[in-house]
Amino acid sequence: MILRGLLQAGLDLLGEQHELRVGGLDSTPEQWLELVEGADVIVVDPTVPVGPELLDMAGDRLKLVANFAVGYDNVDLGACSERGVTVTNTPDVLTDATAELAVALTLSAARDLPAAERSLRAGEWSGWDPARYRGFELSGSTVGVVGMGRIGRRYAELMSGFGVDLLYTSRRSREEVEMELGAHRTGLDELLSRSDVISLHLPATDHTRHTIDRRAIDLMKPTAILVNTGRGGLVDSSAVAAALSEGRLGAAGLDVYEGEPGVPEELLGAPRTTLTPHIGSATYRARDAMAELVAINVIAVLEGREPVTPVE
Ligand code: 8YV
Repeated sequence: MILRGLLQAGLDLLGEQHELRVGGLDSTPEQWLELVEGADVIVVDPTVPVGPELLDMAGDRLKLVANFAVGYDNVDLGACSERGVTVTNTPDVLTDATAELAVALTLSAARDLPAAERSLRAGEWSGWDPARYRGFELSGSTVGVVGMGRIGRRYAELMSGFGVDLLYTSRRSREEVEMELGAHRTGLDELLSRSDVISLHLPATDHTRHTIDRRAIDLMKPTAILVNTGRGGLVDSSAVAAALSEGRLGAAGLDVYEGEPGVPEELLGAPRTTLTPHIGSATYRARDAMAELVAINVIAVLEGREPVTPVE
């Protein structure tokens, strides 16, 4: 069962031999409950919460929940494992795409591209003005990477090309990153207070919820740039919006929000903010590869083999 949608690249691999029920992007939670009945596999994306109710509606045949995303905070892993249901995700294939978007948001926030573009389109550009449209260059700045997983690491690699100093947080020290990129591991508070750019690359868990809150912002430089391509819950958006409005935070580049697809009203009105609609993995290559990986995992489990990318 595909509760919302899967790209053609994945459907092509699944082929004709499986009965597919596809809910469509507009399907509702009530429809999902109907759709999953008797399913062997459920394909979901992060907008579909997978908990006991949905799993029980699927019933005893259910073997796999295949998440069309690397982040799996929408899936209740405990409830799946209690029922003997495997969970898979789509790591690696979206690492470049997501890290590149984080770089794009960093640059956009540093130069406030949205405001410059809005101003040009509004016909307000009246000629060259040395004092206007000024931002910050990245060269020589300190970039703090919060979470040194695959995407954090790729972001660090890309950012090192701008001639920045890199700090990072991670549960364990990452020698190869330190050797190759000259990055230094610090605690979160030190990273927040020393960095000019702070980019979040953490999974969303109870522990990481509102990593960036009022307390964290108070530690940050008033010129700091905050970038979030992880999950909306990592950031207290009211605190971020207030800090931007009051000049206690330099700029923000955000791709993810609490309560998506809603975007917190206060962020929409905040200055020096680049906002994108959760497009981290939205490249042709990454999204096709994600869909293919979903299908490869589904086929493996249906054929009694181990999936390629289980969530463990
Ligand atoms: C997805 C994502 O595109 O993989 C993730 O965790 O957030 C994105 O890559 C999005 O969640 C829809 O599947």
